[in-house]
Amino acid sequence: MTFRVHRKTVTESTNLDARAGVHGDVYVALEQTAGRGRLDHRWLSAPGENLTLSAVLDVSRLDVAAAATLPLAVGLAVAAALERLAPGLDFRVKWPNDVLVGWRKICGVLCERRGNLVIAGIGVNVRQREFPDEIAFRATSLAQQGIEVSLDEVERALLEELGGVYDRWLAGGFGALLPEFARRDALKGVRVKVRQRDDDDGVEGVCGGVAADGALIVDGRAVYAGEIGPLNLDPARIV
Ligand code: BT5
Repeated sequence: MTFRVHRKTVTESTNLDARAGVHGDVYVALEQTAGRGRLDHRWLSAPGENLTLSAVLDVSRLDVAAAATLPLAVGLAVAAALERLAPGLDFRVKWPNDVLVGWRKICGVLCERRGNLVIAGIGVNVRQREFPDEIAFRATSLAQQGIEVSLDEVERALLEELGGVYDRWLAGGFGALLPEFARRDALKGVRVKVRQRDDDDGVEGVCGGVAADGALIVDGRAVYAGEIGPLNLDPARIV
């Protein structure tokens, strides 16, 4: 598939801009004044230094549950694109919506469904070297990893990979992407705690990977939504 790119210097959130779009539209901004993550989280990105974009994708050919696996597919596309630009680095996808390098977050994905469309918001840290204190311990960028590339290069690689991954995902569902996901799975074999809400006990156990329906497998149980708590076996692996 091909994308039509719409550019702004400053916007509130490219996910909001994308509400005006149809399948194949992509909204890019150099600066977001209210960049968002899931729930009430904020996406913090220094103006002009990182890629922040939202792609509008038609998901009407898949049922609601199957369409919910799109963030995992988008994460794979990001990891593949970044690997093209930085072949020496090991990019991992962390269920449900992050891309990590060295256990630090280099990309976050926020997918929002609107009827037959999903707005796939993607933030990739490219040239930012210093992050605010609240995320400095767990964020990284290509520049921090020693890779100097332009935002244009990242955008081009990302949209190429996103188009290819989307086509495969549409044709075969997330199951078609499972082998690739398994190769890039950050959590497989890691002890995790997944919470639905801040105040629940959560599900704790060793992650066995992700199933074809997008569920995270924790000690053999399927978990469909939640936050991964900082409870990995290795304290250095707090993400
Ligand atoms: C996400 O949410 O990771 C989804 C982020 C999506 C951002 C894109 S940018 C283009 C589009 N327009 C938007 O307004 N949003 C999308 P979540 O899993 O809830 O993670 C958010 C958390 O990541 C925050 O609470 C911080 O702890 C951390 N964080 C914020 N900014 C970050 C950054 N630049 N790098 C790494 N981590 C960050």
